[in-house]
Amino acid sequence: MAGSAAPPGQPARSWRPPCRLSAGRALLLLLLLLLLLATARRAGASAAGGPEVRSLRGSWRLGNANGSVVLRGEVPGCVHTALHRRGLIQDPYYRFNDVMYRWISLDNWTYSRTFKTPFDIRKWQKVNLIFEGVDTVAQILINNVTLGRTDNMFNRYSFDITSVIKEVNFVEVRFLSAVSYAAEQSRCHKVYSIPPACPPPVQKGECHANFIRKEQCSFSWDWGPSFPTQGIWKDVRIEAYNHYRLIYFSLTSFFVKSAQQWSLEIESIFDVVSSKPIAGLVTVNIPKLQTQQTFSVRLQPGEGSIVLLVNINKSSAVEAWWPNGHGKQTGYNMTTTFIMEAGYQIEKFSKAYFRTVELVQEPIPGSPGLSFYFRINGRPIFIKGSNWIPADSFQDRVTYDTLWLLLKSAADANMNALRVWGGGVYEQDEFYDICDEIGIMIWQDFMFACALYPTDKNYLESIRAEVSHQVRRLKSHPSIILWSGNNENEAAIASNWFSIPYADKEVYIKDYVMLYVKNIREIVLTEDKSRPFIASSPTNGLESVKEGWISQNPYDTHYGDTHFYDYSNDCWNWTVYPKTRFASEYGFQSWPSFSTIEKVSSAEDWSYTSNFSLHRQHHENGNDQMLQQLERHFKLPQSTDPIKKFKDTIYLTQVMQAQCMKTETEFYRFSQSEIIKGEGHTMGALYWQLNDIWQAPSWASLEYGGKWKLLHYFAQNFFAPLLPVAYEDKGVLYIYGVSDLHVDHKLSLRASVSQRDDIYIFVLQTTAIAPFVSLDVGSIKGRFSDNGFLMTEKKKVVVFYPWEPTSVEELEKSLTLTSLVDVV
Ligand code: BMA
Repeated sequence: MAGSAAPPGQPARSWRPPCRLSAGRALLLLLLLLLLLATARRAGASAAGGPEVRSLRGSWRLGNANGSVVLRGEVPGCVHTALHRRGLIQDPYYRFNDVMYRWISLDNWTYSRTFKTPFDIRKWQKVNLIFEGVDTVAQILINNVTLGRTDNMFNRYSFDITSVIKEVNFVEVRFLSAVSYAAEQSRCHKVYSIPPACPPPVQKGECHANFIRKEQCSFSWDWGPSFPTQGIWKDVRIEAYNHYRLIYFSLTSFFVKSAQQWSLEIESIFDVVSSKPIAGLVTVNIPKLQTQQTFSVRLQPGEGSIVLLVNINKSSAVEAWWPNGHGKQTGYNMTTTFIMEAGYQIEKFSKAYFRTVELVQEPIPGSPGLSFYFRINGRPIFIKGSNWIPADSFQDRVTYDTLWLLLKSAADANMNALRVWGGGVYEQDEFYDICDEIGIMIWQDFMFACALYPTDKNYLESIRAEVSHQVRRLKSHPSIILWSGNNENEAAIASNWFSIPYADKEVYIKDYVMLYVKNIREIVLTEDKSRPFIASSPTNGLESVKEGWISQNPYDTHYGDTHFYDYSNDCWNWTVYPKTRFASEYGFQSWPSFSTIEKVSSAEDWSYTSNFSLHRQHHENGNDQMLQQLERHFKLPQSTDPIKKFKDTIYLTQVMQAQCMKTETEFYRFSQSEIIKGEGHTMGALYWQLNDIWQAPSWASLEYGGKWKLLHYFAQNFFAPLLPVAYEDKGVLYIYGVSDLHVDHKLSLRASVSQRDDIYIFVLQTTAIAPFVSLDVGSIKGRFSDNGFLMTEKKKVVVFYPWEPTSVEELEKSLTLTSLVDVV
């Protein structure tokens, strides 16, 4: 039996709806409050009567199956990092260690420890052993009694240990190799196969990742190594309580159009251990918004939720939360106090954010299909950013500082959004906290990618628990603007990636709808009404729904989002790119800088064709594809010094990647406000990919460790709020001024003049693109070094050659500057 994870979908029991108290009953309320406080005190309730928590973080005993390896292992942590920290293995990222250390993930490891119960057990009605995350398949025992099993690293497991806990306890987590478990699950699925069986050999990975609810890329990816970890990867603790315990607490904001008022929905999920209902009062206070409301509630025995709706005082001006580049990320301090007739008082401090999000899919004049764009706080926003993958193969190495560095780099490059891609993990709370703080919107995938998935009962049950847990954990974050069912699985079926015979297709479509629509979507819609849901990426959105959730062509440019990769055409040629509604993935590879590679290689590896260079390239033919692109525009490095040649090649791959991505991204940005041959209205550019999981060639713009590739510097420019773009089409030069600003932008065309010997230097400055800039000094005789030019740079120096004596003062007085934008 699995542990009692968060109940899927809906509250286990229905709760009597809380009632809001009117102002007229204020005195009654006060009396009631005093009475409740008095009763609660008599019953021994106070902050001191609250739950007792004993953390089990720290050092555990760790051993492999036959006992030949025994060591101390940190919790949270995993076997690989424990072995590395104790010096039993080298850096797993060094050279070929990913394959050398395959044995670690094929073994079955056990974590164990003893602990003393720091409280009198008899005083507590309920004691739980809680794991915030177990990676992945394990049997959990305490004092030799099996509590249950875990099979999903994205779930939270809570085991009732009230009857088994003693003064001194022995807890064990016996892992089974994720690789053997996945293989076994696939063998047991006898009726039909669920592809893909294995990753392509170039990835040197493990098989059947889709049969285990674990980070899918930990079995290898086209940019990452195979490290199918085992470990207790999140917090673990004992919690003892009487009466009740608050398990989840979340806030979502809504703008009620009819009342022109913001409101907050507060959901609290409790476990009530008393046999009788518990009544009480909940007070919500947001001082800065002069909002205070009190509700009377009644908690029924068992697990269930209460939902409170707080209307924000209309006379307070609410500042909304805005994405980076569009305004401030204002949040309001809020206190929620639960005063119950029995038990203790709970005070929750949180931040309330106010923002709305709509995914707009509506007809566009002059274009077949539907739009696909985000409206934030009523304003259409062009989504600029990238795709996020796990920052490390070993999640316990991902610190707050790691996240901050990467996310801040995204914001510094003028990004306003990231997509948390479905082959990784639901990120840690701190990730979303930072995004809230710096205005990075999150497109949140559920963790399914590039595969078909089984839907048998146990598997579905586990996923249902996973989905409700993750939505409850994350829905308070204003940064999250979209839930998305999976990565590329609609496309996988539609384009038949796995060569499924036509006659068998129905089975897989049925599974698809069962998983993403009838389960995941249903749960999301029940748990969170504050943001949109799409079933897949890429998708045709409403058109896919109309076609039974799997469109004929999910890459259709007239609907939804697209993923686009083309390594054979010239990537500097903008005509190869799809004029899509929303580009949610596109990219080109490059090599990370030499300093990054150097840390995990030795001198013999430092050539483009070394075994090491081949080994780190997980995308079939990837190194050659980069050279082929290079050859189109550059002379390939010829140095006779092999290291110089390697470094030159690395540099050129980065130049090439940066220029290709600039061309493609600018194309998407200038396609924003036009429809050409029925295509256009592009409202998003999320390139593949922001960060790296290790030191290897990939599509990333940030190297492992956070160093900016040239692409990231380019991104800072091609995502700038004001972007001048010029491109040529059949002999005509088109010039676009792309703006994300909320107000019309006035150009300021400025010049200063100075004299050097007998020539004059004009320094021109502009705040936006200036086409056909003309300098005129009236009747002063002479000529400029250049004139009538397109000014794409902020600053340009032009020389004036006088034909008769003149002065700076005279030139300044006579100078007029004109460009096309001045013509009215
Ligand atoms: C897309 C992504 C990833 C992959 C990338 C580059 O398909 O969803 O699966 O890493 O392309 O190939």
